[in-house]
Amino acid sequence: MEPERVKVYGLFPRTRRRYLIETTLGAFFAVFLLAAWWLGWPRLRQRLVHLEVRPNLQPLLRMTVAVLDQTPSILLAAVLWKGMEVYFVLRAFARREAQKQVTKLSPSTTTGYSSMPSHFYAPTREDKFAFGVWCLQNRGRDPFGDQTRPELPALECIKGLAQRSCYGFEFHDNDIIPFSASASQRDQIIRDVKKAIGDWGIKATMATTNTFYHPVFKDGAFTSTDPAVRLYTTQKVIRAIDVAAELGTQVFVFWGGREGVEVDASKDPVEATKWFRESINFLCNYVLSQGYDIKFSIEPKPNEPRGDLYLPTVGSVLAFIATLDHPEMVGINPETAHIKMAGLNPYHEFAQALDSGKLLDVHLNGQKPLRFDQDLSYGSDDLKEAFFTAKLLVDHEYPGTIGFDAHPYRSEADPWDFVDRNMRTYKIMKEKVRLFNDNKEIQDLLKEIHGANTNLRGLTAKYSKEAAQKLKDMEFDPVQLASRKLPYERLDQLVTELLLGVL
Ligand code: GLT
Ligand code: MN
Repeated sequence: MEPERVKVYGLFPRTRRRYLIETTLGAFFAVFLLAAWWLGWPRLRQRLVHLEVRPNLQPLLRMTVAVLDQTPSILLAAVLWKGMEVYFVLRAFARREAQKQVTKLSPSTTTGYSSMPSHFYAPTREDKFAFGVWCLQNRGRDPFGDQTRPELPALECIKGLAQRSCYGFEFHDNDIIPFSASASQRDQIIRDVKKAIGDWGIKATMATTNTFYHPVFKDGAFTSTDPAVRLYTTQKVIRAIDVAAELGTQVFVFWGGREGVEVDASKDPVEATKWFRESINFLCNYVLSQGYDIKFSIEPKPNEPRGDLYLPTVGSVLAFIATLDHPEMVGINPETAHIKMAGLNPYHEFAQALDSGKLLDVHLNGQKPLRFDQDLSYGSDDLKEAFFTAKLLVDHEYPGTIGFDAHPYRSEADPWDFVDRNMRTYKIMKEKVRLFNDNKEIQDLLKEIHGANTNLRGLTAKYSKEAAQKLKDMEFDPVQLASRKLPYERLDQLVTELLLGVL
């Protein structure tokens, strides 16, 4: 059950339920008073008027009688006042309902553009947004400066997300359970988080293991040269998987933050990849033997904190998955920033994961290319790129959660504006995608671009000797093919104008 929000109903802040109870009781009380006055007042009045009282009490008695004489007028004024208040409350309610309806309406068909005031982009659970608890817990520390924000307990993060209609949260084992927690502390924390999930109507959508913070992982976790560290890592992951299963989490991520090197002389990357594979295979079998409903997802990153990380791109993770014992259990969660740190195109990298049927989760954020890991907010640095990432997910009906993995600027006092803006930008982009797909000019251009030699489509879709022979015999005129005009300046400008809100 979601907690009922306290809003201003009538004059004071109160819950909707309290408002309704008070108003109903008030109405009954007014009717009761009026009836009582009607039936009893004439007789009571007679008695009061002829009552023998001390002379100094007589003015008081007269005043009481005069006031009670006016009871119907006083009640009428109270009813009018209440009626006015109910009218305003109902009007506010009707407006909110209408706003919800308007978000479902299609844009003006003549312009393809609908102007939408800000509240139309409020997130709902159906948007399936999720944030890493670690994103909200980020305290602004960087290699050159100390923390700038106070600590935020995990339950506060989860509650704050739920209050903002966020669908889910993602977490590392140590985001919720301290590294040195005892078994009983762990159990109590799990109970608390489970209760929070139930009470606040939010889901634990993704879990992962912190295999990078503690010094034990200084030269790798699954790829440490020390088998004891590799086993310790596998044990830590097993425990985190148990937590994930208890909280109903279905996606379990592996981000190999320490799986890499600075000194190439130290490790053979083929050997290191074998250690990595051995552990993932073991863990897949653990999930299967426990009967857990959990899939693994590997998150690539090219570097940082290590000089070079293994499995740096979507392509390398996909190739690695194909070598596993249970490739069907393992997918990928690309992250915008990691892709751009390698100077690659997030739209294309996400697309490759999607095309392979392996896009299990996404980490959306922002990043200036070829720099340190900035983890900026989604869309804050490159609107076109943010648009095309959203377009990919919308057009291909990506069913997973929209996970944001970024952190607030170091100068922020708390994470809540950051949370709101990421969800809001994605919703705006979703609307822009709809406008793009509905815009006649854009769609006509795309038809033109994709309309060449349609009769030749599909010749190589299926191999046959005849098709090969036919292809060998075909005559092409490369000069004529090259002369085709492609209106890409216009197309790109239309996207620019769409994003600028003038199309
Ligand atoms: C870390 C990293 C992220 C990963 C997280 C999962 S932790 O903050 O920068 O990209 O997704 O371990
Ligand atoms: Mn990430």
